[in-house]
Amino acid sequence: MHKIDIGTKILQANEEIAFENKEIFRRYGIFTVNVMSAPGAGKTSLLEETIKRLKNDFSIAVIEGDLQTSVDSERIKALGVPAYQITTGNVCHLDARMIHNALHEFKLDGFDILFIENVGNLVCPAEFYLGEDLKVMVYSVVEGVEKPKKYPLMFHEVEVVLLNKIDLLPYSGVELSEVEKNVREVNPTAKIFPISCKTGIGLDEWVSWFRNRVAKFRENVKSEKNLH
Ligand SMILES: Nc1nc2c(ncn2[C@@H]2O[C@H](COP(=O)(O)OP(=O)(O)OP(=O)(O)O)[C@@H](O)[C@H]2O)c(=O)[nH]1
Ligand SMILES: [Mg+2]
Repeated sequence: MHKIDIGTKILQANEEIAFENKEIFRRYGIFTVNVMSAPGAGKTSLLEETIKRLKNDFSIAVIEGDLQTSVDSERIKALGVPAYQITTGNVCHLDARMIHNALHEFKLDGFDILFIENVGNLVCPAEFYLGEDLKVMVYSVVEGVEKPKKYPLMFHEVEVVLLNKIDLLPYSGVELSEVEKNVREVNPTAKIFPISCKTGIGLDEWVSWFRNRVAKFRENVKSEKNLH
């Protein structure tokens, strides 16, 4: 009997659409960032703080993914930045098709950076490539030190881990050094930034790294174009 691995087929189909998305992003020269985390770790707060620091220099758009409500896209719009809300109903992650469909309605003309806030979930979003250039993870340190070991995939997949809510460390009994050590075990090359979206600590360091990352992306796009 021929065995069909449905999970693999779904991921392959997703990947094909993700690469189409990537082509579209390339055509517009837009740098796309997939922001992932468990529910409530601080994704929208990170976007708010990051956007405040970047919006004078870059034209930014945001796609928000949530199971329900447009609360997060309203928070982004309040900063004067266009935001498109995808509500997934009971689907625990964004997939490439959802982004592709959103791009029919949400025009990318003239934008430099597209942030995609994924659905709050520590597992599923890591499996679905959306066509992004950078994967970022927000990890609320007060959730405990063991998360990288228990949920390794997302920690493994990302280029950056933002250790958020460090203002709460004194009340949590969590040692930052232990969190960092556990992240390193799963992803030795990840860039790690301890931050607090509440107090602002660490955010300038993160944003400075991010600006360099955008600059590198632009250099690569330029040299790709020169080759063709
Ligand atoms: N103390 C403290 N609270 C924070 C920090 N960052 C975010 N919060 C709070 O944590 C809660 C969740 O923050 P959000 O930014 O909405 O988190 P999220 O990951 O976007 O949440 P979902 O989209 O629902 O998954 C809010 O009450 C924030 O004010 C931080 O650095 N320190
Ligand atoms: Mg959010």
